[in-house]
Amino acid sequence: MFDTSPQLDCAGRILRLDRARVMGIVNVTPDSFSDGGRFLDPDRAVAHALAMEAAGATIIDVGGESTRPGAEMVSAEDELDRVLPVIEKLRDRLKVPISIDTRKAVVASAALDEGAAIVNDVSGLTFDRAMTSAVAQADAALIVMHMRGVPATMDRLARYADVVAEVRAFLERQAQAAISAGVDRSRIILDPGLGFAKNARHNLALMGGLSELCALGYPVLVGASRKRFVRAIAGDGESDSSFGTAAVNALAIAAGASIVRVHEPGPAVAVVKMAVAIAEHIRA
Ligand code: PMM
Repeated sequence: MFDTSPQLDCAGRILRLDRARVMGIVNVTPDSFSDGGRFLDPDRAVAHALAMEAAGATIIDVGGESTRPGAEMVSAEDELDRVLPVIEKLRDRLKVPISIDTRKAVVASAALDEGAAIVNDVSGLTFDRAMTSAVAQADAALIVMHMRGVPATMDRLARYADVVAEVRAFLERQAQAAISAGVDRSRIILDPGLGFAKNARHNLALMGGLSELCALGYPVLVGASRKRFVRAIAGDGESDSSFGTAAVNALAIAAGASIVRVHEPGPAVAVVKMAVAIAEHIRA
């Protein structure tokens, strides 16, 4: 019998999306928002990735460029020096697919050659014109995230008449552009980009309109983990931001999100299990 449940073919690795999944974050950077400097050493990054897989993460997202507000750009060489040793060491040790969090096609291509299977482009294909062909050539999956400007300028660009409609139109347009450039429709994931050129009110509006983004028919990823709006609303302490993140993730899954991106898969996996059980019951 054919398996008709939703799944993502990531360069030959199958990621089942019949229920929501957890993406674990490995920031190989000196300056990322909440974990900058912790995983610059490749061995520490690798150990962290393996621990996240053991805790239930089903994608490991490796990034070598901080995208926190105000961050300056990193050269492709520096980014590659950070991420390639980690991907190389993880390739044969992880069972779950690796995604490469980058805006640069050369970094994406090298990471895909090294064993990554998903490209997570936080610029939503606006930064590097060569990105779609890099993804298409490798039959990789592609995460298209909404943002405006670049991390150094994005806070100034947080102005919308209707943030949900504008983000939705952008994501739909960029997904179509990727398909026209040869990326298979079944390999595309959309992400509203919480915190990227958005203030707290915009992020809340996007959460409220998440089912409209899901209605576009692509799997939707939500990344709220420890972001400014979570800490501003739930509190700045470590457990405040963890529980605040958990609340966002549960509501995202209830609205139809397929993947939540987190720093701590352990608690997130429990949240996902609970939220999925309720969401399945509601939809049955
Ligand atoms: N957020 C960050 C980095 N990469 N990728 C996607 N797809 N979605 C996100 O929300 C996202 C991302 C910034 O957070 P971090 O610096 O804590 O990783």
